Amino acid sequence: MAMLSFERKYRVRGGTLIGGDLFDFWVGPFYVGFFGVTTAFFSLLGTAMIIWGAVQGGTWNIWQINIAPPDLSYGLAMAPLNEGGLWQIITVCALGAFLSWMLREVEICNKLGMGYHVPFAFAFAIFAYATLQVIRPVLMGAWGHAFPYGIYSHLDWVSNVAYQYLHFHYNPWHGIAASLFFATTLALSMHGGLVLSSTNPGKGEVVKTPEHEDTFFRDFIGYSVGTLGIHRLGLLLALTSVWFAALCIVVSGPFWTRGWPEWWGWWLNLPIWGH
Ligand code: 07D
Repeated sequence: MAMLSFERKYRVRGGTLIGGDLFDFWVGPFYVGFFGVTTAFFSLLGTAMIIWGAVQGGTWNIWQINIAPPDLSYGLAMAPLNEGGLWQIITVCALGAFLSWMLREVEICNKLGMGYHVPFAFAFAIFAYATLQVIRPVLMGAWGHAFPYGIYSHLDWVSNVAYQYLHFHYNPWHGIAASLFFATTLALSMHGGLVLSSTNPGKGEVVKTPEHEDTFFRDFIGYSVGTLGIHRLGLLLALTSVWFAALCIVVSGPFWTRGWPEWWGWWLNLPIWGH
């Protein structure tokens, strides 16, 4: 199973966050760990609840299966299982599974002596999910403000929530987030293209080095961020995009209740227009 020269050194005891040696072993290529067990627990329970919710829902059409949060009238209280209670359990399971997965990543980083960049990045995705499903609903006083679990239903939620604020493209943080998401894909595609072009040259040509990659970008845009730098830039773009996405939705409702086009009134109201 070992594929890397350092696996003998890596597959050792220790680096766990909880429980010492308990669960500190591998099953085939997979590290188990305490948080592997909790991930499995929450995922299986959550999936079982989703299937049970689907059974109650009266359709097996994959597009239409829907498990909705409680009605707004329940506020932040617990709801009966078939009136949003299942959604509440599924949400707890989802958060339990995501956080467990992140902590398992931390333990693997410890064993490898690596930095925590991967779990740190995943924390931003979890934060965005928690913003939609917990932070914003709590700030607005009802679980009913969270999105439902269903393919079409969650898309309808996005559309409906957006039109409550007239036009979501005018939400400035949504625009910043979208621009950063696009910038992330641009950077990643150009980086991927550059690496493949230098490691996969034409027939009969030798593989090129990072010197060539730097030179390409110096010729092209006058600057190369470098081989380590491009990965730092990529991570920064990805994390800031998710950060602004979380911001754009948490301000919609708790801090801004009118149409987003109206927000731009501050520009028209600047005292420099002479009227
Ligand atoms: C939330 C995922 C975390 C993942 C985790 C792990 C599973 C599944 C299963 C629980 C953040 C994996 C998960 C295994 C779990 C169970 C059962 C990542 C997350 C933890 N928009 N918009 C965004 C664009 C419009 C609207 C974000 C573009 C319209 C609303 C992003 C356009 C209207 C919301 C974005 C566009 C509108 C958003 C999403 C273009 C509709 C949000 C990415 C080109 C009419 C959401 C935090 C994200 C948001 C969001 C992009 C258009 C409405 C920036 C490019 C004008 C209401 N939009 N949008 O955040 O901010 O990923 O979420 O038009 O709530 Mg938008």
